[in-house]
Amino acid sequence: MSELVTLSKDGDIAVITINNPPVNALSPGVPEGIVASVQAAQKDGSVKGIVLVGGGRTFIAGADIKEFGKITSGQKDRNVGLHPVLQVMEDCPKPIVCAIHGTAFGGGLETAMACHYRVAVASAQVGQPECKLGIIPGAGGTQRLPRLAGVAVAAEMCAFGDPVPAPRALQAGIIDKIIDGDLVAGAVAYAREMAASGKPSRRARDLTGKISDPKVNEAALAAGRDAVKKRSRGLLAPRKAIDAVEAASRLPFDQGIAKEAELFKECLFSDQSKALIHVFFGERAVAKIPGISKDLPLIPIKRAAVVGGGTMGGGITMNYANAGIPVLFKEISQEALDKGLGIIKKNYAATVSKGRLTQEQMDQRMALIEPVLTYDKFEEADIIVEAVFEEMALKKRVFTELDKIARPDAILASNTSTLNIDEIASATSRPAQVIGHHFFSPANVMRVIEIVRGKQSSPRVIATSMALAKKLNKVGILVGNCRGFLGNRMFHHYQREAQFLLEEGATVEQVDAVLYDYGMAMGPLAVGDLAGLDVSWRIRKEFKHLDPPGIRVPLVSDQLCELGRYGQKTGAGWYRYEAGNRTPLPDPQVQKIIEQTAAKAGIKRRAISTEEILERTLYSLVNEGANILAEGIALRAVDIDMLYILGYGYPAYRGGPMWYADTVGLKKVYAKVCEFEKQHGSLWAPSPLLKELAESGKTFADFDKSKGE
Ligand code: T1G
Repeated sequence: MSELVTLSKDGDIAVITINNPPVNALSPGVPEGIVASVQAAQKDGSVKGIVLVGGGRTFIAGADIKEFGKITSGQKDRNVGLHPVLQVMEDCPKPIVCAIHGTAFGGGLETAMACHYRVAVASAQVGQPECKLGIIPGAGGTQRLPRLAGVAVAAEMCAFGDPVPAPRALQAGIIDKIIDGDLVAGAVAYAREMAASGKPSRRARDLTGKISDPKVNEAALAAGRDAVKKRSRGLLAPRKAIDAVEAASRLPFDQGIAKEAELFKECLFSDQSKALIHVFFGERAVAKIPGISKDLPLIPIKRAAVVGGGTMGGGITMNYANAGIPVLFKEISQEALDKGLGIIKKNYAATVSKGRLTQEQMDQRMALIEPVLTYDKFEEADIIVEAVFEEMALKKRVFTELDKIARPDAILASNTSTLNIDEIASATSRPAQVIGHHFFSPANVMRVIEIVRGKQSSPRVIATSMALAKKLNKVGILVGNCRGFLGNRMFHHYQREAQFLLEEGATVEQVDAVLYDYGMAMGPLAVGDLAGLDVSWRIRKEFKHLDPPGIRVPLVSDQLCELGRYGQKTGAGWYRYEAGNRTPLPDPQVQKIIEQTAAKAGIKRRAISTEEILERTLYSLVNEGANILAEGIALRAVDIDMLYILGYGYPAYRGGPMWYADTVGLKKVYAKVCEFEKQHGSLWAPSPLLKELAESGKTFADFDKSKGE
């Protein structure tokens, strides 16, 4: 046995323990160690039964995702994978009991299902999250799961990949017993009981009861395909997962395995899978901040305070309550406070009504929120988040007040979405404690926070902010201080191109449909209506003096605002909306305004192709992203990708704007940007970094590697 897998004995029961921290992935050496241990236990006459358990904090969390890149890049041939290992286990004449704690995910659950029995602690979870990596279970999961739990459960688990808590797994037939107390002792006792029963070991592959009714199977598969259509737009793997589960319901086991292998390979070599694996590691990579040691002592965040009880302040407050952190919630009047608290209560009640929160949990979280009208208790706060109106003078006033009452080591964070964090910090005597925590709306839902470092933000405040994001179940992305920081600075270019395309001949619906079909959650104009056209209108007016003279600016959105057409909130913006309905409806009045504006500006309208809409909008993100990288506003290209996927509805299966550009080829992107510069002027001045990478045949991924990330 290798040190990755050890074999010990508890009386007449062999215990095989996997030790491959941090998550016991099935890295090279682990499957081999399991086989060697099972064979040794099988040969040992004194052994009556076997337990397989994970050392450390979890059972096997899956195949080693790092190995896939080696297979798809041809460095490693895709051998038959785990099947020989699972075959040895399943054919072992002595009962093998899998003992599950933590997460038995992917290959972990597949290994568990090749054992004859499965026991788990109540807090354990099982799952087949492969579809989140753009693949499907590749080691029999789509064939054994239907036999243990039926087609409906298997289709849901393999197509959507959500974790299943142990009690539900017990109900479904995936596990056999919940162990209270010591897991290994419980599993050993269960193995002994199974051995003493004298019954032949039960192999999941032999079970037929739950897949024997074709009508039930057909209905479950049809429901699964419907759900995939609704929830997995544009994704390949969920559809293929259901095809594999269907094979389990129609074919003998070995033929089903062969079908699964064929579908697995198709997904593994897809662009979507490469992009989604990039996103999996990207979400973890962005937490690594060069120059800031992960052992830096953090500021303990035990109590928080939020200033400003509007939509953002309320959502931010909920994030702290959701993380179990008591939080003061301040407004300037009882009426505003009641209104803000009402929004929070309504949000929680909606989650309870959807069954995603119990009433008791809602009450517990509400009890952590203390509404206040003064700063009286603010000296207890370890962090104070300002979420007042987006206006510099007001923010500076608030920070001056906070500077007087907050504890010296308290973090003072602003939720500003575009304003200069250094200028805000200058309103205090402690700029080292000031930082931006830019939440995305709705703050209690969106999983990303732009952590905006000021010139003087201390490493400890930065490190604490990054760790706090994870505590709030968010992804913190560290960005530099500039107009619009990372996300909105790029988004300004994307929105600008979308609106120029309208003036040049495209319709509102056409631009939005092209980006929606590309995979964006919403088209750029529908997004404007959702966020409120007045928000960007106010920012444009605040920064107008900074616009270089003579530069082309969009001509229509200001007119819509002057007409009071702010978007959904006023029932009309780029689209019109029926009362109480958020469905965007084309509005001929807007089309007329666009045509009149173009005529007045001497813009000759023309038919605009889908390709041009995609290139003008998506490459404007890439070009500005490259500028942001070169200026160090973003640490890595993957940080930009993660922010766009988590904060702007960019499709994860495209990998993010920079990853997508790599898949197109930077030479091609750069050539297009140069063409657009010729046609549309200096707004399209190619980023020097894009030029450099394109001309040297490099990618943004190479850029990240060169930064040692
Ligand atoms: N392979 C390689 N590395 C992994 C890994 C994996 N499966 N899972 C986690 N890591 C790394 C992760 O990158 C991080 O590294 C560290 O472990 C801690 O992870 C054959 C083909 C288990 C719920 O998709 O969901 O099996 O940043 O920060 O928050 O059919 O990790 O420290 O350098 O996420 O406690 C299917 C993926 C694979 C599970 C733990 N399995 N992992 O969360 O820790 S495909 C998955 C997770 C497969 C089979 C198919 C989570 C977790 P670093 P972490 P965590």
